[in-house]
Amino acid sequence: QAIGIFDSGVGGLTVLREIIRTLPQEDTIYFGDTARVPYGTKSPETVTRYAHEITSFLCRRDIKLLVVACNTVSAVALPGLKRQFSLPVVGVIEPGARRAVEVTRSGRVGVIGTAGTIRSSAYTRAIKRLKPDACVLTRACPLFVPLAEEGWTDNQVARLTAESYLRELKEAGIDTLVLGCTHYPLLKPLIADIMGPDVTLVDSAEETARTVAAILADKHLLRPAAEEGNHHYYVSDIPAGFIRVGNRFLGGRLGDVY
Ligand code: DGN
Repeated sequence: QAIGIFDSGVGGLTVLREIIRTLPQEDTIYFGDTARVPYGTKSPETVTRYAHEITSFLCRRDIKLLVVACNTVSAVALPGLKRQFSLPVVGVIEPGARRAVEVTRSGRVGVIGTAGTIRSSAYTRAIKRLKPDACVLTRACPLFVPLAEEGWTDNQVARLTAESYLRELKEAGIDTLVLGCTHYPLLKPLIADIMGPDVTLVDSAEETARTVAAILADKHLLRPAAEEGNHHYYVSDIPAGFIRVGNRFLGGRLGDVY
């Protein structure tokens, strides 16, 4: 049985990359909803409907655990998916929030994500559930998504955009910043440079991979470490764009895309 993972498009490959790095022996099936991306600007009702359709599709492919790699879906649809489907379902928000609470010293935590993720307040709620006295400051950074897909992660346009989005968070004196969107790990060096050495960046993708490993170990569902996993990809639009951008997001070569 494989690990199922889905995202609104190509971004979830940053989460898949961390899962493969942490659990190289596992088979994975990735679904990118490239025909309907972006989700970040859509209503919770629409995003929830898409999430249920994709989860049904992946469950027909016999998966043992589902990773909701998209922050926007995790923010609005996770409780419904957990109720409706009987397999373990892991989102990216809880792991990112948990890590932020672990690393913050001052309790002043920043969160950046799509408009949908920020509007949902899902990160704020998850952080405050773990640390009620935390002060959570949020900022939607929608232009980071096209910048990352275009490969513009360290030119003048990216820098000016990031400086403008991050100025308030920097001035507010946060000591921890959660990268609450699948695309933001590609902009990590730039964001780290702008925020400076006193701010710790939390990558939700890395934390999610650790959570997946812990759940599979707990349920005795891990494959033997000696084996090497196979990786399959499904997209809802034609694969060309996904393959072109995807290799960069995955940090390696994509396998078969259907
Ligand atoms: N995958 C989305 C997220 O993590 O929120 C970003 C892409 C999008 O749908 N806008």
